[in-house]
Amino acid sequence: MIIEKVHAREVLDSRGNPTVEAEVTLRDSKSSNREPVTGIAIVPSGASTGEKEAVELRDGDPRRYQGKGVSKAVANVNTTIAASLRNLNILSQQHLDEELIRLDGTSNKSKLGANAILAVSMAFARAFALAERTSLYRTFFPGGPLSLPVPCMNVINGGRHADNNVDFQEFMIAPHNAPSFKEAIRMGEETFHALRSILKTKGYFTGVGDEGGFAPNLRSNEEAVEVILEAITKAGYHPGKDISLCLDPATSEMWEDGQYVFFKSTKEKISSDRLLALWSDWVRQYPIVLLEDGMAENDWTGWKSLTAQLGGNIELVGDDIFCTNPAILKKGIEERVANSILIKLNQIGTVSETLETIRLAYKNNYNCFISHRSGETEDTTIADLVVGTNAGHIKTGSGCRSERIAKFNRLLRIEEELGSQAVFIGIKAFKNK
Ligand code: 2PG
Ligand code: MG
Repeated sequence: MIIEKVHAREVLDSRGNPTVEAEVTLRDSKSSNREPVTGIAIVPSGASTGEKEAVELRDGDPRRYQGKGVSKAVANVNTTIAASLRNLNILSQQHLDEELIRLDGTSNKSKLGANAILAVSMAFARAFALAERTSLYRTFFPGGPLSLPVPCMNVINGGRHADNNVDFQEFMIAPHNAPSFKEAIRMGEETFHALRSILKTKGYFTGVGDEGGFAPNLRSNEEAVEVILEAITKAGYHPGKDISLCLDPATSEMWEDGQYVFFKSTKEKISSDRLLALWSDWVRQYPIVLLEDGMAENDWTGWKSLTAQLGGNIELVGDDIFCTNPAILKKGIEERVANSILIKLNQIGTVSETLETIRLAYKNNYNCFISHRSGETEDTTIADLVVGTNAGHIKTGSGCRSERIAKFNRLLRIEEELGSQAVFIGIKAFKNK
């Protein structure tokens, strides 16, 4: 495959901040009568980012987009990357990504920017699938098992994703007792709408946060769980049997001087041990199947205790602590931290390194939870990624906002395309279930 052209531009994400879109055009090296193909991809952007994430290059020029412009990253694609890749014969995704990593030359992609590099890496993946005349989801682990995911829908937003008084960032519903993805989405949406009417009746605000979940001021963090359970029942489902709960409290955001601070509600500070006791209570009391970032990225001791205590019951996902980085995941595996890893392409910065992390997780019996970022776009790569890696569950927002729904709609199309071969494993997607 010969790279004919690489081009990037500055476009916008769901928060109205600039991000990088790239196009990669490929020409068949063997047959000159085949038309060139072009893949397009856009990178997302996080708000509650892990410290060890690959570097997202922002201009820092206060005269444009309050410093958040990405014109330098775009220029890096249009000059250095485009010039070096043009006319290269690229044999595979890995080959392309190795070239990008070599061009950057840093360990955290800070020279060219992970946003510049990932946009090209993802656009290449799309162009490659087009050239191979196959669907993107079939290109990640060719010939491997495929499945449709349980959509873990973030119906109440708090933490850094909403201007309310809820400390924990994400309260998700997982509609798993369904025969198909299509039916799971219906169950999730019905619950989402039931939740809206419950909040309205209680006199709560029904505007939504960054990921499309409701963002009311509540009496406590517990109340978020309680209104969701009420909504599941109101929608005609049984909590725990049909729909369970997943949480991402994003506790790295609460971590301050060795303690956890309830920074939006009571301002109370608690120790790692007390936070662990809280999670144990919640898991006993509520139908929780997955807890992401139950401890902070710099609290490895807390993470080890959490894993020792709850790792045999529920799925414990490491997001900030691992940053989709195979080297850090390896350390986590050795130290018995978590039993699952959150997968975000832009934390590591190329498609092949993301796949390497997923392979390492599977080899060590860890689950992979595929994820969007809080700043998203119409790009649907993660929908293909979750199917193609057989990861079984995805989080890509709530029941509204088109940058979230775009992924669900792509999954509905994939399920239809797979027809009788479509597999939905439901609750088995979760560790220990
Ligand atoms: C998270 C993500 C996505 P952000 O913490 O898991 O939900 O948030 O993209 O802001 O890091
Ligand atoms: Mg997270």
